[in-house]
Amino acid sequence: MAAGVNRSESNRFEIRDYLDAQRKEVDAQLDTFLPPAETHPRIVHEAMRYSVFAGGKRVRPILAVATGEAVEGDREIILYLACALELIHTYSLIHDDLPAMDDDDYRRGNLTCHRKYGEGIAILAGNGLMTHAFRLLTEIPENGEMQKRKLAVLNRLCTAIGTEGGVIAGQVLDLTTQGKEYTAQDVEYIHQAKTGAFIQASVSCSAQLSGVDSGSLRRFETFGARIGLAFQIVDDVLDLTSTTADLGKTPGKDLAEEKATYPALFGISESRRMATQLVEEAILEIGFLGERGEKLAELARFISVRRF
Ligand code: GRG
Repeated sequence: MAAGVNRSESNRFEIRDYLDAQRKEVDAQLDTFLPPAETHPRIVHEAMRYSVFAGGKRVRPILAVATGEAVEGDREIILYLACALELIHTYSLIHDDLPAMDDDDYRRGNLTCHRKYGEGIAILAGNGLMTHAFRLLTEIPENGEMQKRKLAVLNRLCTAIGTEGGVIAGQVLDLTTQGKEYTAQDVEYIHQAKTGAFIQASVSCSAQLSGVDSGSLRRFETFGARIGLAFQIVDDVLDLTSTTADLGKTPGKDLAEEKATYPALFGISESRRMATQLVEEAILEIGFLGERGEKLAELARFISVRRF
């Protein structure tokens, strides 16, 4: 066990129960934050809600909540961020599934947004979710330092999903390296950008909104970067080893489409080992939190052992 993260058998923290409870709270909050389905024009609001509530582990919002808990942040405020993260994530999934990108028929165990509502509405539902997410962030109640923190978080989040090392950069390379030669550095960059940067920001934006000092923020950034990369490595492994029922989407597509992945370069067991090592390094980074970091550490472990 990592330094500073103590557990006794009697009060052993159950990650499954924690994930379930947080997911329910995040979902209830998403329901109140999203426009009702019948809001005019109905079809786009229906499509936004269809994709958001199709399922999903809610890893990014739960990481934000757990980070907030670890530093005694304001839960009401963190829930704004948590919901904004899930809306942005769902938007990225809708666009990722489009025929022009990964061309998938199933996501979260249901038809993809464009297969259900058509491409035009799916694009607009994705745009709508992202726009709503940023609106939500601007609506975080302000007191004292919060206005400054909000601006810093907006900037951090835009960087994480942008074209310079963020999600869009990763997705561009994910598309353009398909079927081409690539190196270990290429695949690390793609994974860090496409998936890692946003997971990293889910942790660090929560810490920033909670007003942590710059030294702690750096540690959260490192923790987030490690688990973010591990998350995508495990995602690659699951694409090869899991079933449609567990994944909620079609497995085996990375191989068929000659995508740049860790298992393609290093094999499945070495990729798993690398993900586990990254998670252990991440947990060491938050050792300074002591027992308050226990939930975050368990979430990190969940990322390396997850089966879905
Ligand atoms: C600017 C955010 C943004 C997007 C535009 C389309 C696009 C550019 C990027 C796609 C990025 C993408 C879909 C990366 C894959 C990330 C990933 C591992 C998704 C699966 O996440 P899970 O397992 O899914 O958390 P659930 O369904 O559980 O939420």
